[in-house]
Amino acid sequence: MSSHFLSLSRRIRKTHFTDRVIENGVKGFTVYNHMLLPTYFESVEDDYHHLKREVQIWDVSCERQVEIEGKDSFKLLKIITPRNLEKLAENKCLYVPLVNSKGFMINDPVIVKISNYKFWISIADSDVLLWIDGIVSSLNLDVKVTEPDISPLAIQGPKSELLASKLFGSKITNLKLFDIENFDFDGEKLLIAKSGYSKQGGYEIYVNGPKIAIKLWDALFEEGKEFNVRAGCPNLIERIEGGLLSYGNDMTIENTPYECGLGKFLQEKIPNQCISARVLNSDKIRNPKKIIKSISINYKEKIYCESVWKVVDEKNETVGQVTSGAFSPDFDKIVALGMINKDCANNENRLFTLINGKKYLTHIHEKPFI
Ligand code: THG
Repeated sequence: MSSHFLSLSRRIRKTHFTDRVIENGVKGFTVYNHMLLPTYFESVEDDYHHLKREVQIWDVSCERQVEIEGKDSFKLLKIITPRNLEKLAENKCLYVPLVNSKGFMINDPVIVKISNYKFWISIADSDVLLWIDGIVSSLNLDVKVTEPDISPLAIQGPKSELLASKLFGSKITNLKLFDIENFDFDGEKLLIAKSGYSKQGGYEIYVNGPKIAIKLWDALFEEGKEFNVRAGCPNLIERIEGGLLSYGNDMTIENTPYECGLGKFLQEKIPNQCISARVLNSDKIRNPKKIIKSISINYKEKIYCESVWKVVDEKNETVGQVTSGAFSPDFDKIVALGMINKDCANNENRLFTLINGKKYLTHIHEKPFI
């Protein structure tokens, strides 16, 4: 992974955990929602093996919460997302696409229901608060929009249940995917969800404030010693294998949710109150010409896709692009995500990816690599 030093300033926000992350040997950062996000510790590959076997603590404070509170909060949610929100019960989170009036992706957050009149929108990397604030003021909705001091800290990996139940009690193992509940820690209440940006299982703790942040970090490392706990972060290889999309990389504001393969999350007929309804209900947009797929490339050396790689057919015609890719030690080839023309996405054609001027045989997969 190539790296250059980031010049820090107020625009690039540190988190309540950044000092601890540095003490634990972070070797790279990226910027996400104007905030530091670690990218690797030992190496991307070493972190990957460790994540798949043990347990890691991730500073994902950059998953900022856009808090909406007020009488019209739920009404607002139904305006900004075409997903059915029935499943968003109390003590539940939900993964939803946010789509603008032209039918394009604004973000793909997790929504947390705090109460009937208060929700957190746990955002990916785009300025959702500004967009929502515009909608609220133009529609004159009774909603207050803020970014509270909440810093998600993730426990991820197959031993996350062991560590979490040691610290928060065995009741935490009853949580199902996307359940969220309060747990006691050090005389305070902590909101903890069964969720996270990996397929290895785990939890996300919504940490409120700097004091509890450090106490919690230290307790997790103390109690986690016997489980070989390490500081980690979303792992490029593991999240590609799991098919977890990255906004800004695999999709942008130029893509529709159908192109992103998120059509399965949308309602059969999107109700008119949703600002994207008119466009998203049209047949044209429901049958996109291209779609995001899991991809493998016969390439056997360590490499990361740092911009985009072109995908071509036998006639050298461009049929798509790889937007995330990395050599996977477990699959012994490059695992990737990319947008491919639908008529080529069935793998009947021989496809190639262009990497540093050379062509490598490429396969399209129906499912992620897990
Ligand atoms: N957790 C929280 N906030 C987040 C993320 C997170 N905000 C930013 C970013 N990650 C948002 N993106 C995603 C992408 C995928 C998932 C969650 C957040 C995810 N997807 C599952 C999947 O695709 O298999 C499940 C989707 C479903 O079945 O509903 O978990 O990680 N707090």
